[in-house]
Amino acid sequence: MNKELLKLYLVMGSSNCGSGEPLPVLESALKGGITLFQFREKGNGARSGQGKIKLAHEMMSRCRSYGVPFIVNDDVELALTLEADGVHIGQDDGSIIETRKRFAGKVLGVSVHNVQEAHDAMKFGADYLGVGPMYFTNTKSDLHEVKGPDVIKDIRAAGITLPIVGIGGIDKERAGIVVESGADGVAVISAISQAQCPTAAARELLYEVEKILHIT
Ligand code: 3NM
Repeated sequence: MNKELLKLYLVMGSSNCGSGEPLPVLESALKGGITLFQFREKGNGARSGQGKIKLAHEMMSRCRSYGVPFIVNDDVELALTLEADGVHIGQDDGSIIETRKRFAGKVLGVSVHNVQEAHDAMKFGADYLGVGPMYFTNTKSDLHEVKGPDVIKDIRAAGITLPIVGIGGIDKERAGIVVESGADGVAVISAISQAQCPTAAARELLYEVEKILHIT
């Protein structure tokens, strides 16, 4: 995959937005320049069944109108039904090899927490790695141990060149450190979904990432 897509990755579902209405938040974030979007419909108030499919369709079509790829978290069947641009799976979401087969030609992201998991994900065909948690966050309930951006340095030192995005507790003050450690970008939930103005929050985050990548 084009690693530029990972510069500013918004991950979001209904429960991450104060209003419970993620569409206006997504629209605002798209205006601010997010480069990739992940539909992660989990937690309190999460939609299911037809409601979830309808919301996913609406969010995918918003993303498409901005040329931003639409990735589905965990739910392989939903990603296939929607003909999404890809799927993101964790270590407990089934076999990476099987998912790779079912998503030939599409983006496959895998969450990893250490060098061994990164090696395995690369070997089994992941297109990019989500490495976290970079910092403590209340947004995810089953959070792994926080190892900080150093784990990205370790993964790079081990010779893994796959595109990497850091996730977990990242805000505009921390985004640069994550990229300096070897990530190609940052994935955020609350820094954009809870911001008063998601457009401005996205612009500021993108600026911090591109500053380190020497794009601005
Ligand atoms: N995955 P926020 S941390 C979805 O460590 C997710 O793999 C993580 O939310 C991991 O940007 C996380 O609000 C939550 O901290 C990120």
